[in-house]
Amino acid sequence: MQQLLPDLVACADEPIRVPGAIQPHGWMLVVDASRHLVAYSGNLGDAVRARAVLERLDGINLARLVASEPPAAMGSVDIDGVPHDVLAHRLEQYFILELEPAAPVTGTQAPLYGLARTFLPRLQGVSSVEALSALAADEMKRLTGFGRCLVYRFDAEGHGEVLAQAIDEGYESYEGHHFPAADIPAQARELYRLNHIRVIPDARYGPAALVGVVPGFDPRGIDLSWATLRSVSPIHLEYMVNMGTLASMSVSIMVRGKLWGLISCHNHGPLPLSQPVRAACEHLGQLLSLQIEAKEDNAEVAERLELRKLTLEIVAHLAESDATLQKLTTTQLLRLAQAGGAAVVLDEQSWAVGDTPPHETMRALADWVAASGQSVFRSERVGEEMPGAAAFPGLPAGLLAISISQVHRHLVMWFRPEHIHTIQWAGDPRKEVRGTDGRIHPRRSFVSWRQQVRGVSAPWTPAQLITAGELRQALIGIVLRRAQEMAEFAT
Ligand code: BLA
Repeated sequence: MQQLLPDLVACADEPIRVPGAIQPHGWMLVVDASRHLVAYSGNLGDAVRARAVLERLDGINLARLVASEPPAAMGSVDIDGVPHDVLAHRLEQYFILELEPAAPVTGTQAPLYGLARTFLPRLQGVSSVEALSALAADEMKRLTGFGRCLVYRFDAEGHGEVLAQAIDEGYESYEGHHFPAADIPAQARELYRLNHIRVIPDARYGPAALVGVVPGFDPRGIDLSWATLRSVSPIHLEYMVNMGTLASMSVSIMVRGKLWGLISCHNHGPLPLSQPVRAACEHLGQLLSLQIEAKEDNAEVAERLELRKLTLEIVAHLAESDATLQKLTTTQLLRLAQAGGAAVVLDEQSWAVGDTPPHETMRALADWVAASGQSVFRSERVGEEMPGAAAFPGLPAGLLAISISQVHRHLVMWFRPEHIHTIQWAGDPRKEVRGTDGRIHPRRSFVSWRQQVRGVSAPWTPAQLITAGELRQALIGIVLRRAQEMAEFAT
C-alpha cells in the first residue's frame, strides 16, 4: 500500500486548530476571565457592535466551565429580535462564546428523545458491526436530512472502508468503497479524537477573520479546536467541492480510546443544522461507538475461548503421548490459526501438515524467524518482507511462528496462501495532484477504481496471536518437564 500514499507530510503541516477565522454562519466573541472582550469575528462589523452583543449575554454564567471541554449550550438570547443559540467553552485564559441564529422549530423537536426511545433498542437488537452501521446511517439521515450518510471504519493503515450508507436518489453510491488514508491527514485525525463533531453548512463560505481588540494581540494564536464555528482547511473545502458536496458533517466513532471510524454526511446543496440536532448527532455517534466496542469485545472473547479450547485439546493430546513435538502436526494445529499448512521444525528436521513450502524454503523461513529474536512472529507479506525472498520457491504469503527454545532451532510455523482480492477505491488514490503552488491538492475524481491486491495473506487476528503465545508457553512447559523426566530417568 505504501506506494498509494501521496506525500502526507505537506498535508499534516496545516495548522487547522488555529486558523484565526470562523465560518460565517455564526458569530464568535472571545473574552478574558473578567469578561473583557479580547477578540470578535469580523462578521459582527466592529468592536462597538461586538460589545453590544456581549452585553446581551450578561445573564450567562461562565464560571462553571472547565477548560478543554466541549462547548456547553447556554440557552437562547434575543439579538435585534432574532433568537440566537449560545454555546460557550473555556480555554486556559479565555472564554469562547459562539452565537448562531436559532433554527425554526420543525418536526425534530426532541431529537435526543427519539434516539433513546427507538434507536438504542434497535442497536441492541442486532449482532454485527455492519448491521449497527446500517442502522446508524439510516438514523443519521433521518435526523439531519443529509442526502448521503456513510459509516466507515479505518484499517490498520488508516484507509477508510464504507460499511454502510443511506442515500437519496441522485447521490453516488460509495457502498463497499475505500477512501485512502491521505484524505484525512494526521493532525485532523488527532483533532477528531478530541472533538467528535464537525459541521460545514456551506463549503462556499468566505471565512470571517477574528479581530483582536487589544493592540499587538494576534487572534491567530487562539486555539479553536473546540469551536463549532472553526474555519476548516481550504484544502478540505476543495475536496468537498470536488466530491460535489456543499454541506458536510462528520462524527467520530471512538472505540477503546482510538478513532475507529467516522459517520460522514454529505449534501449537494447547503444545509444548516440546528444546535439540538447536532447534539443528537454527537450522541448518536457515542451510542454507536459503545455498541461497536461491545460487539467487538464479545466477538474477540468468543474467538479466544474457542481457540483456548482447541489449544487445551492439542496440549492434552501431546502430554498423554510421549510428548514429542512432531505429534503436533494435526489438522487441529491448522484450525488453531486458520492456516493452510503448518510445520514443526526441530533443528534440521521438520514435520508438516497441509500445504507447506519445500524443505529448503522452510529452513530459510526458520532462519528468518530465529534472526528476528521474536517469540511470536508474524507476517502477512512474506514475499515483500523476507530478505532475499526471491531465491526461495513456494513461499507462503503469510507466516505465523512461535519459537520454543532459545538455544535450539525449535519452531512451530503456520502458513497462509495469498488472499487475492480487489479493493474498490473512490477515485484512484495514486493520482496525486500537485498545483502550481507546489502543494498537494485533493484528487478531482471519485470514480470507482479497482485495485487487485496480490501477495498478501489474510491478517492474523489478535486472538490468533495471543493463542499462539499461549501454545508456546504450554509447549515450553511440556518440553521442560520431559527433559526433567529424562534427566531423572538417567540418574
Ligand atoms: C479533513 N477529510 C477531512 C474530513 C473528512 C475528510 C471526513 C473531516 C472534515 C469534515 O468533517 O468534513 C475526508 N470526507 C473524507 C472522506 C470521506 C468524506 C474520506 O466524506 C469519505 C466518504 N485532504 C486531501 C488531501 C489533503 C487533505 C490530499 O484529500 C492534504 C493536502 C487535507 N482533509 C484535509 C485537511 C482536513 C481534512 C487539512 C482537515 C479539515 C479541518 O478540520 O479543518
